[in-house]
Amino acid sequence: MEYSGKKVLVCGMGLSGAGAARLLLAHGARVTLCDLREEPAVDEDLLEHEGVATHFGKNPDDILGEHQLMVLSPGIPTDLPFVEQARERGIPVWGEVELASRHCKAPIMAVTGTNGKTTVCSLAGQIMAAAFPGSVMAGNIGVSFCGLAESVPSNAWVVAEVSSFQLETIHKFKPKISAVLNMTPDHLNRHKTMEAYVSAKERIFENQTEENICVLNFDNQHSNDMIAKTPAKPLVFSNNPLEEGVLVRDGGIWIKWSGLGLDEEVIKLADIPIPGSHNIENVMAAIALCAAAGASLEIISREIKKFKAVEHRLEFVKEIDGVGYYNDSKATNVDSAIKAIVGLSQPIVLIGGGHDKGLDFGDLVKCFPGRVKVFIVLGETADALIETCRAHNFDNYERANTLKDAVNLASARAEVGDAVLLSPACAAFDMFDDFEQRGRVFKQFVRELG
Ligand code: UMA
Ligand code: ADP
Repeated sequence: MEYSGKKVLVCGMGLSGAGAARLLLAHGARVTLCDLREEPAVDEDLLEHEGVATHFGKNPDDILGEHQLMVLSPGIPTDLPFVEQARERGIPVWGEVELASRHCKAPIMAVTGTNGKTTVCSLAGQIMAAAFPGSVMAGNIGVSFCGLAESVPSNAWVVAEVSSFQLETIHKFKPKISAVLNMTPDHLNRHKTMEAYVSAKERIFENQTEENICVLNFDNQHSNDMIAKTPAKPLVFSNNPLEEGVLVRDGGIWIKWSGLGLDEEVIKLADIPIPGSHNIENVMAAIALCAAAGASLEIISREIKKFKAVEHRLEFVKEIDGVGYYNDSKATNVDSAIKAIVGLSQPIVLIGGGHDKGLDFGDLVKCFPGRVKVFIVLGETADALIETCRAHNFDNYERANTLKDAVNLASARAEVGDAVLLSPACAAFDMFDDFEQRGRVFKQFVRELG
Protein backbone atom coordinates (compact mmCIF):
# COMPACT_ATOMS: atom_id res chain seq x y z
CA MET A 1 0.00 0.00 0.00
CA GLU A 2 1.19 3.50 -0.82
CA TYR A 3 0.67 5.58 2.33
CA SER A 4 1.58 9.04 1.14
CA GLY A 5 -1.32 11.36 1.99
CA LYS A 6 -3.39 8.47 3.41
CA LYS A 7 -4.91 8.67 6.89
CA VAL A 8 -4.18 5.69 9.12
CA LEU A 9 -5.79 5.01 12.48
CA VAL A 10 -3.30 3.37 14.84
CA CYS A 11 -5.13 1.80 17.79
CA GLY A 12 -3.27 1.15 21.05
CA MET A 13 -0.31 3.24 22.10
CA GLY A 14 1.95 0.57 23.53
CA LEU A 15 5.03 -0.91 21.85
CA SER A 16 3.14 -2.05 18.75
CA GLY A 17 1.21 1.17 18.16
CA ALA A 18 4.24 3.42 18.62
CA GLY A 19 6.34 1.25 16.28
CA ALA A 20 3.63 1.14 13.63
CA ALA A 21 3.01 4.90 13.82
CA ARG A 22 6.70 5.72 13.33
CA LEU A 23 6.99 3.43 10.32
CA LEU A 24 3.84 4.87 8.73
CA LEU A 25 4.96 8.47 9.32
CA ALA A 26 8.33 7.70 7.73
CA HIS A 27 6.37 6.68 4.63
CA GLY A 28 4.33 9.87 4.46
CA ALA A 29 1.08 8.72 6.07
CA ARG A 30 -1.01 10.95 8.28
CA VAL A 31 -1.60 9.07 11.52
CA THR A 32 -4.29 9.27 14.18
CA LEU A 33 -2.98 7.86 17.44
CA CYS A 34 -5.81 6.29 19.38
CA ASP A 35 -5.97 4.78 22.88
CA LEU A 36 -8.67 4.02 25.44
CA ARG A 37 -6.54 5.69 28.08
CA GLU A 38 -6.87 9.46 28.53
CA GLU A 39 -3.12 9.86 28.82
CA PRO A 40 -1.27 6.93 27.28
CA ALA A 41 2.52 6.99 27.55
CA VAL A 42 3.53 8.31 24.13
CA ASP A 43 6.92 9.88 23.39
CA GLU A 44 6.80 13.63 22.97
CA ASP A 45 8.51 13.51 19.56
CA LEU A 46 5.80 11.20 18.21
CA LEU A 47 2.99 13.41 19.54
CA GLU A 48 4.59 16.47 17.99
CA HIS A 49 5.42 14.83 14.66
CA GLU A 50 3.94 16.50 11.60
CA GLY A 51 0.87 14.63 10.37
CA VAL A 52 -0.08 13.26 13.81
CA ALA A 53 -3.52 13.67 15.39
CA THR A 54 -4.69 12.08 18.66
CA HIS A 55 -7.90 10.49 19.86
CA PHE A 56 -7.45 9.44 23.50
CA GLY A 57 -9.83 8.31 26.24
CA LYS A 58 -12.35 6.48 24.04
CA ASN A 59 -12.69 4.03 21.18
CA PRO A 60 -12.56 5.59 17.70
CA ASP A 61 -16.13 4.68 16.60
CA ASP A 62 -16.92 8.27 15.58
CA ILE A 63 -13.82 8.95 13.46
CA LEU A 64 -13.52 5.70 11.48
CA GLY A 65 -14.77 7.16 8.19
CA GLU A 66 -11.85 9.58 7.87
CA HIS A 67 -9.35 6.73 7.63
CA GLN A 68 -8.16 4.40 4.87
CA LEU A 69 -6.36 1.86 7.08
CA MET A 70 -6.52 0.71 10.70
CA VAL A 71 -3.52 -0.79 12.50
CA LEU A 72 -4.69 -2.64 15.59
CA SER A 73 -2.47 -3.50 18.58
CA PRO A 74 -2.56 -7.15 19.66
CA GLY A 75 -4.01 -6.40 23.09
CA ILE A 76 -7.20 -4.98 21.54
CA PRO A 77 -9.86 -7.67 20.98
CA THR A 78 -10.74 -7.99 17.28
CA ASP A 79 -14.46 -8.40 17.98
CA LEU A 80 -14.98 -4.91 19.45
CA PRO A 81 -17.78 -3.03 17.65
CA PHE A 82 -15.44 -0.38 16.21
CA VAL A 83 -13.21 -3.04 14.64
CA GLU A 84 -16.22 -4.80 13.12
CA GLN A 85 -17.56 -1.47 11.84
CA ALA A 86 -14.22 -0.73 10.17
CA ARG A 87 -14.35 -4.06 8.35
CA GLU A 88 -17.96 -3.44 7.29
CA ARG A 89 -16.90 -0.07 5.85
CA GLY A 90 -14.13 -1.79 3.88
CA ILE A 91 -11.30 -0.27 5.93
CA PRO A 92 -8.48 -2.86 6.06
CA VAL A 93 -7.60 -3.87 9.62
CA TRP A 94 -3.95 -4.89 9.91
CA GLY A 95 -1.90 -5.89 12.89
CA GLU A 96 1.56 -4.48 13.52
CA VAL A 97 3.13 -7.77 12.37
CA GLU A 98 1.32 -7.53 9.02
CA LEU A 99 2.52 -3.96 8.51
CA ALA A 100 6.11 -4.81 9.50
CA SER A 101 6.33 -7.89 7.29
CA ARG A 102 5.32 -5.83 4.25
CA HIS A 103 8.39 -3.63 4.87
CA CYS A 104 10.86 -6.36 5.72
CA LYS A 105 13.48 -7.38 3.14
CA ALA A 106 14.95 -10.05 5.38
CA PRO A 107 13.46 -13.55 5.47
CA ILE A 108 11.25 -14.21 8.49
CA MET A 109 11.41 -17.17 10.86
CA ALA A 110 8.17 -17.03 12.85
CA VAL A 111 7.49 -19.00 16.00
CA THR A 112 4.17 -19.52 17.76
CA GLY A 113 2.70 -22.04 20.21
CA THR A 114 1.28 -21.92 23.72
CA ASN A 115 4.55 -22.33 25.62
CA GLY A 116 8.26 -22.06 24.87
CA LYS A 117 8.07 -19.28 22.26
CA THR A 118 10.43 -16.92 24.05
CA THR A 119 12.88 -19.68 24.95
CA VAL A 120 12.93 -21.04 21.38
CA CYS A 121 13.17 -17.55 19.82
CA SER A 122 15.99 -16.56 22.19
CA LEU A 123 17.87 -19.73 21.33
CA ALA A 124 17.17 -19.50 17.59
CA GLY A 125 17.93 -15.76 17.67
CA GLN A 126 21.33 -16.41 19.25
CA ILE A 127 22.13 -19.17 16.74
CA MET A 128 20.95 -17.15 13.74
CA ALA A 129 22.91 -14.05 14.83
CA ALA A 130 26.04 -16.23 14.96
CA ALA A 131 25.32 -17.93 11.61
CA PHE A 132 23.91 -14.91 9.75
CA PRO A 133 25.26 -11.69 11.33
CA GLY A 134 22.69 -8.93 11.57
CA SER A 135 19.84 -11.35 12.40
CA VAL A 136 17.52 -10.05 15.12
CA MET A 137 14.57 -11.03 17.29
CA ALA A 138 11.24 -9.22 17.16
CA GLY A 139 7.56 -9.44 18.02
CA ASN A 140 5.84 -10.81 21.09
CA ILE A 141 9.24 -11.20 22.76
CA GLY A 142 8.89 -7.48 23.60
CA VAL A 143 10.36 -5.81 20.51
CA SER A 144 8.21 -3.91 18.00
CA PHE A 145 8.67 -5.65 14.62
CA CYS A 146 7.86 -2.36 12.84
CA GLY A 147 10.68 -0.69 14.74
CA LEU A 148 13.34 -2.78 12.99
CA ALA A 149 11.65 -4.26 9.90
CA GLU A 150 13.34 -1.94 7.42
CA SER A 151 16.82 -2.02 8.94
CA VAL A 152 17.53 -5.76 8.79
CA PRO A 153 19.61 -6.63 5.70
CA SER A 154 18.27 -9.18 3.26
CA ASN A 155 21.09 -11.65 4.05
CA ALA A 156 20.13 -11.74 7.73
CA TRP A 157 16.94 -13.09 9.35
CA VAL A 158 14.19 -11.78 11.57
CA VAL A 159 13.32 -14.34 14.26
CA ALA A 160 9.76 -13.30 15.14
CA GLU A 161 7.82 -14.52 18.14
CA VAL A 162 4.16 -14.25 17.18
CA SER A 163 1.18 -14.62 19.50
CA SER A 164 -2.32 -15.78 18.64
CA PHE A 165 -3.43 -12.15 19.12
CA GLN A 166 -0.94 -10.99 16.48
CA LEU A 167 -1.93 -13.74 14.07
CA GLU A 168 -5.59 -12.68 14.21
CA THR A 169 -4.76 -9.58 12.15
CA ILE A 170 -2.41 -10.89 9.45
CA HIS A 171 -3.34 -10.98 5.75
CA LYS A 172 -0.23 -11.59 3.64
CA PHE A 173 2.28 -12.36 6.41
CA LYS A 174 4.43 -15.13 4.95
CA PRO A 175 7.31 -16.47 7.01
CA LYS A 176 9.91 -18.46 5.12
CA ILE A 177 10.05 -20.81 8.10
CA SER A 178 7.28 -21.12 10.69
CA ALA A 179 6.83 -23.18 13.85
CA VAL A 180 3.90 -24.17 16.06
CA LEU A 181 5.64 -25.52 19.16
CA ASN A 182 2.64 -26.91 21.06
CA MET A 183 -0.94 -26.04 21.89
CA THR A 184 -2.62 -26.39 25.30
CA PRO A 185 -5.47 -24.28 26.73
CA ASP A 186 -4.65 -20.57 27.19
CA HIS A 187 -6.15 -17.14 26.45
CA LEU A 188 -9.66 -18.63 26.48
CA ASN A 189 -11.03 -15.37 27.90
CA ARG A 190 -10.11 -13.79 24.54
CA HIS A 191 -10.53 -16.65 22.03
CA LYS A 192 -13.52 -18.23 23.86
CA THR A 193 -12.93 -21.79 22.57
CA MET A 194 -9.90 -24.01 22.08
CA GLU A 195 -10.92 -24.38 18.41
CA ALA A 196 -10.77 -20.61 17.88
CA TYR A 197 -7.41 -20.44 19.67
CA VAL A 198 -5.97 -23.24 17.50
CA SER A 199 -7.37 -21.61 14.34
CA ALA A 200 -5.66 -18.32 15.21
CA LYS A 201 -2.32 -20.11 15.67
CA GLU A 202 -2.69 -22.04 12.41
CA ARG A 203 -2.76 -18.78 10.54
CA ILE A 204 1.04 -18.66 10.90
CA PHE A 205 1.32 -20.93 7.84
CA GLU A 206 -1.74 -19.87 5.84
CA ASN A 207 0.32 -17.94 3.25
CA GLN A 208 3.25 -20.36 3.15
CA THR A 209 3.82 -22.49 0.06
CA GLU A 210 5.66 -25.74 -0.58
CA GLU A 211 9.02 -23.93 -0.87
CA ASN A 212 8.61 -22.91 2.78
CA ILE A 213 9.09 -24.98 5.91
CA CYS A 214 6.82 -25.44 8.90
CA VAL A 215 8.30 -26.91 12.10
CA LEU A 216 5.77 -28.93 14.11
CA ASN A 217 5.74 -30.91 17.35
CA PHE A 218 4.94 -34.53 16.50
CA ASP A 219 4.17 -35.29 20.15
CA ASN A 220 1.56 -32.56 20.70
CA GLN A 221 -1.85 -33.50 19.28
CA HIS A 222 -2.83 -30.06 17.97
CA SER A 223 0.59 -29.41 16.44
CA ASN A 224 0.64 -32.94 14.96
CA ASP A 225 -2.79 -32.33 13.35
CA MET A 226 -1.21 -29.40 11.48
CA ILE A 227 1.18 -31.73 9.57
CA ALA A 228 -1.73 -32.49 7.24
CA LYS A 229 -2.92 -28.88 7.14
CA THR A 230 0.18 -26.83 6.41
CA PRO A 231 0.87 -25.94 2.78
CA ALA A 232 4.59 -25.73 3.68
CA LYS A 233 6.99 -28.67 3.94
CA PRO A 234 6.57 -30.02 7.49
CA LEU A 235 9.70 -30.68 9.56
CA VAL A 236 8.76 -32.38 12.83
CA PHE A 237 10.53 -32.75 16.16
CA SER A 238 9.79 -35.58 18.58
CA ASN A 239 10.91 -37.63 21.56
CA ASN A 240 9.98 -40.68 19.45
CA PRO A 241 12.26 -42.50 17.00
CA LEU A 242 10.72 -41.18 13.78
CA GLU A 243 11.74 -41.87 10.20
CA GLU A 244 12.57 -38.21 9.65
CA GLY A 245 12.83 -35.07 11.72
CA VAL A 246 14.66 -33.79 14.77
CA LEU A 247 14.57 -36.55 17.36
CA VAL A 248 16.03 -37.98 20.54
CA ARG A 249 18.23 -41.02 20.00
CA ASP A 250 21.07 -42.64 22.01
CA GLY A 251 21.21 -39.84 24.58
CA GLY A 252 21.45 -37.08 22.00
CA ILE A 253 19.39 -34.93 19.65
CA TRP A 254 19.69 -35.94 16.01
CA ILE A 255 18.54 -34.35 12.82
CA LYS A 256 17.52 -36.84 10.18
CA TRP A 257 16.08 -35.11 7.16
CA SER A 258 16.43 -36.05 3.50
CA GLY A 259 15.34 -32.48 2.61
CA LEU A 260 18.77 -31.36 3.82
CA GLY A 261 20.62 -34.64 3.29
CA LEU A 262 21.27 -34.85 7.05
CA ASP A 263 21.50 -37.74 9.50
CA GLU A 264 23.71 -36.46 12.31
CA GLU A 265 23.80 -35.97 16.05
CA VAL A 266 23.63 -32.26 16.91
CA ILE A 267 24.09 -32.29 20.69
CA LYS A 268 24.19 -34.67 23.64
CA LEU A 269 21.25 -34.29 26.03
CA ALA A 270 23.81 -33.88 28.84
CA ASP A 271 25.21 -30.77 27.11
CA ILE A 272 21.87 -28.92 27.14
CA PRO A 273 22.28 -26.15 29.73
CA ILE A 274 18.56 -25.53 30.48
CA PRO A 275 16.64 -27.97 32.74
CA GLY A 276 13.46 -29.98 32.19
CA SER A 277 12.04 -32.21 29.46
CA HIS A 278 10.17 -29.21 27.99
CA ASN A 279 13.52 -27.59 27.28
CA ILE A 280 14.63 -30.66 25.28
CA GLU A 281 11.56 -29.96 23.10
CA ASN A 282 12.55 -26.30 22.88
CA VAL A 283 16.09 -27.19 21.84
CA MET A 284 14.78 -29.61 19.20
CA ALA A 285 12.52 -26.87 17.81
CA ALA A 286 15.41 -24.39 17.63
CA ILE A 287 17.60 -26.98 15.89
CA ALA A 288 14.86 -27.66 13.31
CA LEU A 289 14.30 -23.95 12.66
CA CYS A 290 17.96 -23.01 12.34
CA ALA A 291 19.02 -26.08 10.33
CA ALA A 292 16.12 -25.40 7.94
CA ALA A 293 17.42 -21.84 7.55
CA GLY A 294 20.86 -23.17 6.63
CA ALA A 295 22.81 -22.61 9.85
CA SER A 296 25.63 -25.15 10.22
CA LEU A 297 25.23 -27.90 12.80
CA GLU A 298 28.56 -26.82 14.37
CA ILE A 299 27.26 -23.32 15.06
CA ILE A 300 23.91 -24.66 16.27
CA SER A 301 25.59 -27.05 18.72
CA ARG A 302 28.09 -24.42 19.95
CA GLU A 303 25.41 -21.79 20.59
CA ILE A 304 23.06 -24.19 22.41
CA LYS A 305 25.87 -25.13 24.81
CA LYS A 306 26.43 -21.40 25.59
CA PHE A 307 22.72 -20.61 26.06
CA LYS A 308 21.61 -19.09 29.37
CA ALA A 309 18.05 -19.59 30.70
CA VAL A 310 15.72 -16.65 30.12
CA GLU A 311 14.66 -14.73 33.26
CA HIS A 312 11.35 -15.78 34.92
CA ARG A 313 11.38 -19.23 33.27
CA LEU A 314 12.07 -21.83 35.98
CA GLU A 315 14.82 -19.52 37.18
CA PHE A 316 16.81 -20.57 40.25
CA VAL A 317 16.85 -17.61 42.66
CA LYS A 318 18.61 -18.68 45.83
CA GLU A 319 19.05 -21.38 48.42
CA ILE A 320 18.09 -20.41 51.97
CA ASP A 321 18.40 -22.85 54.90
CA GLY A 322 18.49 -25.83 52.54
CA VAL A 323 15.43 -24.72 50.54
CA GLY A 324 15.76 -23.81 46.84
CA TYR A 325 13.63 -20.89 45.61
CA TYR A 326 12.55 -20.82 41.94
CA ASN A 327 10.92 -18.01 39.96
CA ASP A 328 8.69 -19.32 37.15
CA SER A 329 6.51 -16.20 36.92
CA LYS A 330 6.18 -16.65 33.14
CA ALA A 331 4.13 -19.83 33.76
CA THR A 332 0.87 -18.06 32.94
CA ASN A 333 -1.12 -21.15 31.97
CA VAL A 334 -1.70 -24.65 33.32
CA ASP A 335 0.68 -26.64 31.08
CA SER A 336 3.68 -24.41 31.75
CA ALA A 337 3.16 -24.72 35.53
CA ILE A 338 2.84 -28.52 35.21
CA LYS A 339 6.16 -28.62 33.31
CA ALA A 340 7.89 -26.76 36.18
CA ILE A 341 6.35 -29.00 38.87
CA VAL A 342 7.31 -32.17 36.97
CA GLY A 343 10.73 -30.72 36.13
CA LEU A 344 11.82 -30.21 39.77
CA SER A 345 12.89 -33.31 41.68
CA GLN A 346 12.43 -31.89 45.22
CA PRO A 347 9.14 -31.80 47.22
CA ILE A 348 7.50 -28.49 46.29
CA VAL A 349 5.81 -25.69 48.17
CA LEU A 350 3.95 -24.12 45.26
CA ILE A 351 2.75 -20.52 45.02
CA GLY A 352 0.07 -20.04 42.34
CA GLY A 353 -2.95 -18.06 41.22
CA GLY A 354 -3.46 -14.71 39.55
CA HIS A 355 -5.50 -13.13 36.77
CA ASP A 356 -8.38 -15.27 35.53
CA LYS A 357 -8.07 -16.37 31.87
CA GLY A 358 -10.94 -18.85 32.07
CA LEU A 359 -8.67 -21.90 32.37
CA ASP A 360 -9.58 -25.20 34.03
CA PHE A 361 -7.12 -26.09 36.82
CA GLY A 362 -7.99 -29.82 37.05
CA ASP A 363 -4.84 -31.06 35.30
CA LEU A 364 -2.68 -28.82 37.50
CA VAL A 365 -4.00 -30.25 40.77
CA LYS A 366 -3.92 -33.79 39.32
CA CYS A 367 -0.13 -33.58 39.01
CA PHE A 368 0.34 -32.62 42.72
CA PRO A 369 0.43 -36.08 44.39
CA GLY A 370 4.03 -37.03 45.17
CA ARG A 371 5.28 -33.60 44.07
CA VAL A 372 3.47 -30.64 45.70
CA LYS A 373 3.26 -30.80 49.50
CA VAL A 374 1.66 -27.39 50.09
CA PHE A 375 -0.18 -25.14 47.63
CA ILE A 376 -0.35 -21.45 48.55
CA VAL A 377 -2.99 -19.66 46.49
CA LEU A 378 -3.52 -15.97 45.88
CA GLY A 379 -5.09 -13.53 43.45
CA GLU A 380 -8.27 -13.47 41.39
CA THR A 381 -8.27 -17.23 40.82
CA ALA A 382 -7.74 -18.21 44.49
CA ASP A 383 -11.35 -19.41 44.96
CA ALA A 384 -11.33 -21.41 41.72
CA LEU A 385 -8.03 -23.04 42.68
CA ILE A 386 -9.31 -23.94 46.17
CA GLU A 387 -12.48 -25.39 44.65
CA THR A 388 -10.38 -27.48 42.25
CA CYS A 389 -8.17 -28.70 45.11
CA ARG A 390 -11.27 -29.81 47.02
CA ALA A 391 -12.72 -31.53 43.96
CA HIS A 392 -9.49 -33.54 43.65
CA ASN A 393 -9.16 -34.25 47.39
CA PHE A 394 -5.99 -32.17 47.79
CA ASP A 395 -6.41 -30.56 51.21
CA ASN A 396 -3.02 -29.00 51.75
CA TYR A 397 -3.81 -25.56 50.40
CA GLU A 398 -3.53 -22.19 52.15
CA ARG A 399 -4.62 -18.75 51.06
CA ALA A 400 -2.36 -15.68 51.06
CA ASN A 401 -3.51 -12.10 50.47
CA THR A 402 -0.31 -10.75 48.98
CA LEU A 403 2.78 -12.19 47.30
CA LYS A 404 4.84 -11.14 50.32
CA ASP A 405 2.53 -13.14 52.63
CA ALA A 406 2.78 -16.06 50.21
CA VAL A 407 6.59 -16.03 50.25
CA ASN A 408 6.66 -15.79 54.07
CA LEU A 409 4.13 -18.61 54.39
CA ALA A 410 6.06 -20.75 51.90
CA SER A 411 9.30 -20.25 53.79
CA ALA A 412 7.56 -21.25 57.04
CA ARG A 413 6.15 -24.42 55.46
CA ALA A 414 9.27 -25.51 53.51
CA GLU A 415 11.77 -27.94 55.07
CA VAL A 416 15.39 -28.73 54.21
CA GLY A 417 15.52 -30.33 50.76
CA ASP A 418 12.28 -28.73 49.52
CA ALA A 419 11.78 -26.25 46.70
CA VAL A 420 9.61 -23.14 46.89
CA LEU A 421 8.26 -22.55 43.40
CA LEU A 422 6.37 -19.52 42.09
CA SER A 423 4.61 -20.99 39.05
CA PRO A 424 1.23 -19.28 39.02
CA ALA A 425 -0.57 -20.96 36.04
CA CYS A 426 -2.23 -17.54 35.63
CA ALA A 427 -1.40 -14.12 34.21
CA ALA A 428 -0.24 -11.39 36.59
CA PHE A 429 -2.53 -8.49 35.68
CA ASP A 430 -4.75 -8.77 38.80
CA MET A 431 -1.92 -7.75 41.16
CA PHE A 432 1.01 -6.62 38.96
CA ASP A 433 1.75 -4.77 35.73
CA ASP A 434 2.92 -7.99 34.09
CA PHE A 435 4.67 -11.33 34.77
CA GLU A 436 8.06 -9.59 34.80
CA GLN A 437 7.14 -7.29 37.66
CA ARG A 438 5.64 -10.27 39.55
CA GLY A 439 8.88 -12.24 39.07
CA ARG A 440 11.10 -9.34 40.15
CA VAL A 441 8.98 -8.68 43.26
CA PHE A 442 9.09 -12.40 44.14
CA LYS A 443 12.88 -12.44 43.85
CA GLN A 444 13.12 -9.35 46.03
CA PHE A 445 10.97 -10.93 48.79
CA VAL A 446 13.07 -14.11 48.60
CA ARG A 447 16.30 -12.10 48.98
CA GLU A 448 14.78 -10.30 51.98
CA LEU A 449 14.12 -13.71 53.59
CA GLY A 450 17.80 -14.54 53.39
N1 UMA B 1 -5.61 -0.50 24.56
C1 UMA B 1 -6.67 0.17 23.98
N2 UMA B 1 -7.85 -0.49 23.85
C2 UMA B 1 -8.03 -1.77 24.30
C3 UMA B 1 -6.93 -2.44 24.87
C4 UMA B 1 -5.73 -1.77 24.99
O1 UMA B 1 -6.55 1.33 23.58
O2 UMA B 1 -9.13 -2.32 24.15
C5 UMA B 1 -4.33 0.21 24.69
C6 UMA B 1 -3.78 0.27 26.10
O3 UMA B 1 -4.34 1.35 26.82
C7 UMA B 1 -2.29 0.44 25.86
C8 UMA B 1 -2.07 -0.24 24.51
O4 UMA B 1 -3.36 -0.51 23.95
O5 UMA B 1 -1.90 1.78 25.76
C9 UMA B 1 -1.34 -1.54 24.71
O6 UMA B 1 -1.35 -2.31 23.52
P1 UMA B 1 -1.04 -3.87 23.62
O7 UMA B 1 -1.77 -4.47 24.79
O8 UMA B 1 -1.27 -4.49 22.30
O9 UMA B 1 0.51 -3.92 24.05
P2 UMA B 1 1.87 -3.56 23.30
O10 UMA B 1 2.66 -2.70 24.23
O11 UMA B 1 1.66 -3.09 21.94
O12 UMA B 1 2.57 -5.00 23.36
C10 UMA B 1 2.21 -5.97 22.38
C11 UMA B 1 2.11 -7.34 23.06
N3 UMA B 1 1.07 -7.29 24.10
C12 UMA B 1 -0.03 -8.04 24.00
O13 UMA B 1 -0.24 -8.82 23.10
C13 UMA B 1 -1.04 -7.91 25.13
C14 UMA B 1 3.45 -7.70 23.69
O14 UMA B 1 3.38 -9.04 24.18
C15 UMA B 1 4.53 -7.65 22.63
O15 UMA B 1 5.79 -7.89 23.23
C16 UMA B 1 4.54 -6.29 21.93
O16 UMA B 1 3.23 -6.02 21.39
C17 UMA B 1 5.53 -6.24 20.76
O17 UMA B 1 5.19 -7.18 19.77
C18 UMA B 1 3.23 -9.16 25.62
C19 UMA B 1 2.16 -10.17 25.96
O18 UMA B 1 1.71 -10.20 27.10
C20 UMA B 1 4.54 -9.62 26.23
N4 UMA B 1 1.73 -11.05 25.02
C21 UMA B 1 0.78 -12.09 25.30
C22 UMA B 1 1.47 -13.33 25.86
O19 UMA B 1 2.67 -13.54 25.59
O20 UMA B 1 0.77 -14.13 26.54
C23 UMA B 1 0.06 -12.50 24.00
P1 ADP C 1 6.17 -18.30 25.85
O1 ADP C 1 6.95 -17.20 25.23
O2 ADP C 1 5.47 -19.17 24.84
O3 ADP C 1 5.29 -17.87 26.97
P2 ADP C 1 8.47 -19.07 27.47
O4 ADP C 1 9.70 -19.64 26.87
O5 ADP C 1 8.48 -17.66 27.90
O6 ADP C 1 7.27 -19.32 26.47
O7 ADP C 1 8.05 -19.98 28.71
C1 ADP C 1 6.81 -19.70 29.39
C2 ADP C 1 6.58 -20.70 30.50
O8 ADP C 1 6.39 -21.99 29.94
C3 ADP C 1 7.73 -20.83 31.48
O9 ADP C 1 7.17 -21.08 32.73
C4 ADP C 1 8.51 -22.03 30.96
O10 ADP C 1 9.19 -22.71 31.99
C5 ADP C 1 7.39 -22.89 30.36
N1 ADP C 1 7.81 -23.60 29.14
C6 ADP C 1 8.86 -23.30 28.32
N2 ADP C 1 8.90 -24.14 27.27
C7 ADP C 1 7.84 -24.98 27.41
C8 ADP C 1 7.33 -26.06 26.62
N3 ADP C 1 7.93 -26.45 25.50
N4 ADP C 1 6.20 -26.69 27.07
C9 ADP C 1 5.59 -26.29 28.21
N5 ADP C 1 6.03 -25.29 29.00
C10 ADP C 1 7.13 -24.63 28.60
